[in-house]
Amino acid sequence: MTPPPPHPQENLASGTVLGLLSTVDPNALDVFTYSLITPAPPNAYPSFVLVGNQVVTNKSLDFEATPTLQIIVQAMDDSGAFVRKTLTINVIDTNDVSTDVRVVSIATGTAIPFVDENTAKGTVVGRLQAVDQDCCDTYRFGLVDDSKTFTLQPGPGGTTQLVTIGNINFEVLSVLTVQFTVDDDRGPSFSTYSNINVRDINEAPTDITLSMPVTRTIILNVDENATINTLVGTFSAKDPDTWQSFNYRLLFNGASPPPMYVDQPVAFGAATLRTNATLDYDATPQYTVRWSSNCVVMAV
Ligand SMILES: [Ca+2]
Ligand SMILES: [Ca+2]
Ligand SMILES: [Ca+2]
Ligand SMILES: [Ca+2]
Repeated sequence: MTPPPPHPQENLASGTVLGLLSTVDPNALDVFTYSLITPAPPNAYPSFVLVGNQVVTNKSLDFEATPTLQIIVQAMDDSGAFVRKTLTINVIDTNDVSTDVRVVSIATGTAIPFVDENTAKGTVVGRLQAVDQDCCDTYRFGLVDDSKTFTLQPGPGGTTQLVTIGNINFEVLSVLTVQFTVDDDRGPSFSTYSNINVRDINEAPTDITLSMPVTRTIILNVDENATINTLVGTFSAKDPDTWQSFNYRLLFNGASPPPMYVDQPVAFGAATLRTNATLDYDATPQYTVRWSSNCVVMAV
C-alpha cells in the first residue's frame, strides 16, 4: 500500500485531502476497499478519516500538541483478502498567531494581579509576555493607551516593560483597560484589551470640618437652656477613601472643657457634637471647641 504525503502542515482546515491510498497486488484488476483501523490513543484517530481511498483530515492538526501521528489503514480486495499498514504522518510546524498578551512579574514571571494606586511615575510594573503556541518566536509589542497611564520601554534580555507615566487613583478608576498589540516574527499582528486592577491604598484624610461653623469657634445656634444631648453639629472629614470612618475627640489644652461631648457611632455613621449640660447664654455666650480625629478602618 502506498501512503499519502507524510508531511501535512498544521492548522489546515478540517476536510483537507492529504493524499490517495493505492495498493500493490499481483492481481492487477482487483478493486480494493479501504478502511481505517482505530488505533489506540494517542494516535491519529479521529484526526483523519478515509473517503474512498482519500486520507482526509477530520480536524485541524496541531504540531505543538501532536507533531507525529499514526494511522492503521486496511485495503481489502473483492475476495476478502486484506493488507494493513501503519502510516506515520509528520505534522509540519507553521506559525500560530499569538492569542493573548499578559503583564507578568519580572522577578517571578507570574501574572501581575494589580497595580497600587499612587505608584510613582516611571515605575516598572512588569514585562509583557505573549501567549503563543510556538516555542521560539520573537515578539514586538505595542501599546494603544488612550489613558496615558502607561508606556513601554525596552528591558533586559530583549524584554518589553510596562512603565507608569500617569497618575493611578483607585477612587477615580479601579480598573485600567489598555490595548496591547503583538507581532511575532512569522505571522499577522494580534491585538487585545487587557484589564489591570488598581489596588486601593489607605490615604490620610486631607481636611476636617464641622458641618455648621467653618471656624473652630463654635457659635452656638442652640437655644440657651437647651437640654442635654441637644445637637450642636455634625462632623465630616474629607478623605479619598470614602469607605473609612473616623473617631473624633475634643481637645481642651488645659482650658475648661465646653459643656459638650462627641457622640461617636459604633458603626458607620456621622459623629455629632452634643451638649452635656444645660447652656446659659448670659454666663457663656460662646465656646471655643477644638478636636482631632483618627481614621478608623471599618470591617466590611
Ligand atoms: Ca499549533
Ligand atoms: Ca506552530
Ligand atoms: Ca507564533
Ligand atoms: Ca485610596
